[in-house]
Formats: sequence, structure tokens, C-alpha cells
Amino acid sequence: MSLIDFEARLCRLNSPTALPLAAGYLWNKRMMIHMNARGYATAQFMQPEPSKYARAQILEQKHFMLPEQGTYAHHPGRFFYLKDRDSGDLRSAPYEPVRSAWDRFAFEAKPESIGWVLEQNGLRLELELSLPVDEAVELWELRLINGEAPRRLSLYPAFPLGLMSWMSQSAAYDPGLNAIVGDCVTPYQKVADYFKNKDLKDKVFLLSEQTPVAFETRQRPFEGEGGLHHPDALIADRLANGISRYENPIAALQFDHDLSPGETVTHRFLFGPAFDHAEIQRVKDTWLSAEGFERARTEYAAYMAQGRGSINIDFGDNHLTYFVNTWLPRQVYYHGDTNRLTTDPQTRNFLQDALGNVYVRPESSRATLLKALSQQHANGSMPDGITLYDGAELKYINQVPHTDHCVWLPMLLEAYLDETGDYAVLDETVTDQETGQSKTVRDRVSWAMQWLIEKVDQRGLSFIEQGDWNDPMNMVGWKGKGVSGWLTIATAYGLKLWAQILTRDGRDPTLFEAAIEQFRDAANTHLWDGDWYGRGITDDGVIFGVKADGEGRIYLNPQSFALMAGLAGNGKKTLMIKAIEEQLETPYGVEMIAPAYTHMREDVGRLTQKFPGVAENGSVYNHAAAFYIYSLYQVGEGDKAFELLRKMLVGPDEADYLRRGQMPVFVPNYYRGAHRQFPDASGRSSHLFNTGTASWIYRSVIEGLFGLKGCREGLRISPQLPSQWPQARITRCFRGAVFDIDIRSHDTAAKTTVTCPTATVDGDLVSGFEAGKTYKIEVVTPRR
Ligand code: CEZ
Repeated sequence: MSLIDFEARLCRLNSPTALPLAAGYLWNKRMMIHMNARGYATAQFMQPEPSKYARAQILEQKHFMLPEQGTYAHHPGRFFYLKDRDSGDLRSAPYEPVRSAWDRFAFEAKPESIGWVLEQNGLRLELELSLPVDEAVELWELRLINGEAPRRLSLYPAFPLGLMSWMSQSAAYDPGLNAIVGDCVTPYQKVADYFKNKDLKDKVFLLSEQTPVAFETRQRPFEGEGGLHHPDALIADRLANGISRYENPIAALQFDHDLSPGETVTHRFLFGPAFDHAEIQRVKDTWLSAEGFERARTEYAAYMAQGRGSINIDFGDNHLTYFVNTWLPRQVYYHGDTNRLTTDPQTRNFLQDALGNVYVRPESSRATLLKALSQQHANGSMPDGITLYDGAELKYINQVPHTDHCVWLPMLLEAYLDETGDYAVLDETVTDQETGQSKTVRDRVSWAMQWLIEKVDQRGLSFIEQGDWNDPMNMVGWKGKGVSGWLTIATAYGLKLWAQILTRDGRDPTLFEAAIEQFRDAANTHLWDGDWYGRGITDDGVIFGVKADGEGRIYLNPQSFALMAGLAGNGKKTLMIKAIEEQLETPYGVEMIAPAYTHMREDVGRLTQKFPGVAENGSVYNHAAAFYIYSLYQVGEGDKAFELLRKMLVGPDEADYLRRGQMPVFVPNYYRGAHRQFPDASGRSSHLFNTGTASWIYRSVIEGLFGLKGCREGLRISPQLPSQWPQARITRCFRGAVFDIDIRSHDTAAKTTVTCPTATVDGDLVSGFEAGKTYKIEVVTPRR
């Protein structure tokens, strides 16, 4: 049997042990759950700040998702113990905490649900988790399907609630609701917080459709000496009906089933946070029934359908096909619709998530652009984070000054305008919160670009302050002098895009065109190191990311943006690509820095303190790899781009799955790097699916690989199929029309030819089409 079966709408993992951290994720408008194949879960809901309803057993620091995060015996999870009252066999579904092997174990991640199929000795257990669209609640359905022999079983859902609060916590069974209800007081000290907290959902419930024969709500007596692996409470015939009064609670219920041959029983449970009894009752009335679950599924499927994306492909590489048709747009949609479950997204993340969403839900990207601009500062700069509701505050990294936020505006706009043709957005007026002034989008973006133009030192290089795209690069310029080589180059790129947009809009771009030259010259004069561009110059005037450096010798981002900006002529391009190949490429993708730093550099910062090969310190940081892939498509290096794109997706061979440790249902923010220094763990997934990668990769697939890029006049078609896959069929939704496109590359073709009998074709440009209609297009391109 294969380890993983991967299809367009299903990814099945057939082992609970081979990839112990493998997981899927589900979200809705109020919550997100990262559900591990073995039964561990990390969930969060918004009220409006992110909150938990199932916690660890000790006080957790306030962090949400950590890279490469391991699980531990008391990791929050959703467990269903199953005891055979005749044989004494005790096991748990899906796998934790008992860890008894099943004859068959299948973990199934689907776009709309996460489930398991487990079989043992003629008994089949089906388990499924789904979410409604607009409520913070988990819907669990469990089915026991008996085989030939009668059996007497006890089933115990047991959801540890963890340390809910050090001020007050409790739990009891509520017979009226038929639920275990946990209660707590969110800890606080300041009197003002009392008034903030008093409306919080401090209760958690496990509602059951069937009435239990017994329950337990105290974690310690439940576990006894056996621990979660073999809880003492399950030895007795009945749970002890214990009430948790200021001790860590668990929501455990007992159901006894005497199953005759062929008999099936179905359970439904709801698990989630609530404000009070009335809310739990309402949630129960709304969802806790076969009909309620069915309605949730239907509504959720409709919600997912809104995130379908604008491309459907049939491409020789099946693995990539499935990923591009379902899982990649799903990840883009997740980012665009949830803002990564924060109320103050970093401005660059907010804008780049919207950049991907241009191909999924462009109207939402438009709203993001306007929202971001409404928080532009009085000097034209953009804030470090965008607050999403009145009263939200900039927290954590958003209190650290970074200088790059403006540069993402023209990148988002270019993608948005090319996809939608909605140039009217440039005339939209936006009133900003700080000064109350109203200005058009066009004037605001010009203003932001003007701020970038002015934010340079005497050499014309962009100040970095305490970071740019690279968050933890916080000590290059904290004294006010250090500059970012990457931002200098990225500004040249941003200005190039902005000047193009203004030209297409019939405006005068002269001012910005002149500035492009200044940034290009500054970068070429001060940062070109012979084979690649340096990353920056410190407060003390030391250039870094250059040949003279033993560590952090080459950084990927300046090269990628130099390619996008057209900064480097062909000679430089060849040198950069070669240097990257030699120093940064690995079997798992392209690293962001090499060699990774092994010591703190006080003139670079916190990034050098990260473990070598982890995150920004030399991992295959996929967001940076995605910039590079995009840039390669921009300069016509389709084969190299495809090679790296393909490495970003795990599988399909088993060794690769085992090495990376995840399923191909998302692109993680990184794979371990420092491949040349510490190859042991290289390739290992971070398992984090919050990442700007999704946007840039989706864009690279649509506009680069298949070359289906919008422009003001219509759709331009210039594919860059890799040599090993000379053929593709694509359905591209574009401005309300549908294009059925057949692309073939031929050795004999000298140039790309596009044929479409029902629309106007001029070279690579298709125009004169109408929304609501379907067009057949044939494309022949030269084989690479
Ligand atoms: O967060 C991302 C940021 O959200 O890192 C990117 C940056 O462009 C994104 O805006 C590159 O630095 O603070 C830290 O050290 C964190 O490691 C973040 O830098 C990083 C995390 O990897 C998020 O998963």
C-alpha cells in the first residue's frame, strides 16, 4: 500500500506513525483548526482577538503556531477511547493517546473536512470533523460499523480542556443541554481589562446527540496512574461522574453499545467556545442533528466553492495538477479570507495575501487595498500593521519599525489591474484615519512611492531601520544609518510597476521613471559584488551578503528582485543564476541565505540567532523561493523555474514524504535548509501554512508556467512549459469569460502562435471577448 494517496479532492495518509506531524487544516470565518493525523489539534477562534477553547495543561505563552512544533502526551487533542467490554481491548481513535495499531488506518484530508477510516477485527470506525461557515464550533461525527460478530463496546470521547485559567476554572455535566460545560475567567489584573473581558466566551462545551451513561470532568482522576495512554477511569465499568472544581478539566463521556452483527451507530458531537448557557442551547439547536450537520456541509461546500480560483489544469504532472486545481487556491483563499487569524496583519502580509486573492476573490483584494490605504500615515508611509477593527492594536512584530511596507502596493495593484482591468479603482477616494484627508488611490500610492524615494541615504540606498521583508534583520540599521540592498532593488521594481500603471492609465510617469534610474544606479554602484548583489550595508558601513563573508555570503532576495526589476543585464543574470545554483539550491528547493549563520552578528541582528537552517537563517524559506521562481518566469527561465516550483511540493515518492514529513495539501513556510552544513534534517517541513508563498506560487503558475496574464486590453498568452511536459489543457476564468486553452510545445515551432476563432487575436494578445461566454484557444509554442 502507498503511504499517501493524492487526488484532486483527497489526500489520504495510510499510517499514523510514518509522518507523525502530518496534518490538515480547516477554517471558517471565526476559527481555524490544525488537525494532526494522530488526533492532536491546535485551534483558535476570534472574539475578535485570537483565543483558545482547548488549552495545554500548563500556562502557555501567547503564541499560536510554532515551526516544526512537536506534540507531547498532553498536547490538546480530540480523543475517542474505545473499550471492548468482552476482550478488554482498549484503543483510541484516531490513534493518540493509546497508540494501539489498527488493522487499517487512513487519515483523509479533504478541502471541506478532515476524517479517518479505522478498522480493527471486523469493526469499522469512521470519524469526521467539519465546520459550519460562520460559527466557532467543531462538528464531529463518529460512526461504528460492526462486522459479523456481536460485540459490547464502551465509547468515550475525551477532550482535555487544559489549564483554562489560574483564576477560576471548572466543569460539569449539564443534563439539560446533554453537554459537558467548562467554565473559566480569562485571567487579568488591570481593572480596565475587567470591562474588556466580561463579554468573552469563557465557556467551552462538548455537546452530545446521544445521552451518555456516565461522564468525567476532572483530568487527574480520569488519568489516574495510567495517564492518558491508559486512563484509570476506563478500567471501571462506569466513569465516576466527577465534577471539576478548580482543577484542569476534561470533557469525557461514556456510551455503552451492545452491537449486533452488521449494526451501525452514529454519534454527533459539537465542541467549541460559548458565552453562556443560552448560546450553547442555540448552537445545539442549530447544528446538533443529522440535518444540522448536512446543512453545515452544504453551506461549507458553497463557501469553499467561492475560493475555487481562476484556473483548472490538466497537465502531465498529476501531482502538480491536483495541487494547482484544489489545494493551492484553497491556501490562497484561506489567507485572503482569514487574515491569518490576526486582527493586525503585517502590512506586507496583508497586501501579498491580497495579491494571491486577485486570482480567487478579486473583490476582496480591492477591499484590502482600500483598507490598507485608509491607514496610510501623514508622511505617506504605510504602518507596520493594519488594524482590522476599531480598538485593535499593533502587537508583537508590528511594534518594530520596518521600511518596506509601501513597496508592496504597486505589486498588489499590478496583479489586481491586470486580472480585473478595474482601473477605476485608481480614482476611488480613500479617507485616512490619521489626518481625515481624502485622496485618490492613485495619489496615495504615488505618495507612498514618493516616501520610498525620499527614504534613502546620501548614496541613494534605502534605509532599513529595524527590518524590511526580512523581519528579524533588526540590527543592520537600528542606529539610523544602515541600508537594505534588497529594498533598494525592490523599490526600483515597485517604481517600474508604478510607472507602467500610470502610463497605461494615461498619466505622466516621468517623476517615477527618473527615480527608477537612481535606484538602479545606486544598487549597481554600491551593491553589485561581481557575481551577485549584496544584501545591505550596516550602520557602520559594512557591506554584507557578499563574497568576503564566511557566513551569510549570498542572499536570495536581492537577486530575485534584481531579475524582476530588470536591473541586471544578461551577463549579470547568468552570473546570479549560477551563483544561486552553486550555493543555494538543494534537493528540497532554494535556500534563502548560505552559509547559514552559526553566530550572532550584532550588525545584522536576530536572524543570525535563529538556528542555522531554520526560518530566515538559511532555510528553504518558500516565500523567498517563490519570489525567485516568479522572477525566473519574468526573465524567461521557465525550466529552472519549473524545477524549483516542483521541489516546493512534497512527494510524490515515498522517500520525499518521509524526509519532509508532511502531506501535499499546503506549501509550508519553510523546509529546513543549511543543507551543505547540516544535511541531517534538511528538507524537514515547518508544518506552518501561514505564508506569502501561496500567493506568489499561484501567480507564478498562472502567469509564468502557463503564461496566462491579463493586461488592460485583454489576456496575453505566452506559456513557458517545461521541456518534460510539452502539453497542457487549461480552463482559465478571466473577467467573467471562460477560456478553454490547449497548449502544445513543438520542436518545429519558431515562436508562440495563438489561435482563437471567436475572439480577436493579435500576437499573444486575446481581446474582444465577452463575460459569460466560453472561448476555445489553441496555443503552439517552441519546445524548450
Ligand atoms: O514571519 C514572516 C512575516 O510574517 O517572516 C517573513 C516576513 O516577510 C513576513 O512578513 C520573513 O521575515 O519574527 C520572526 O522572527 C518570525 O520568524 C517571522 O519573521 C516570520 C515567521 O516565520 C512567520 O511564520
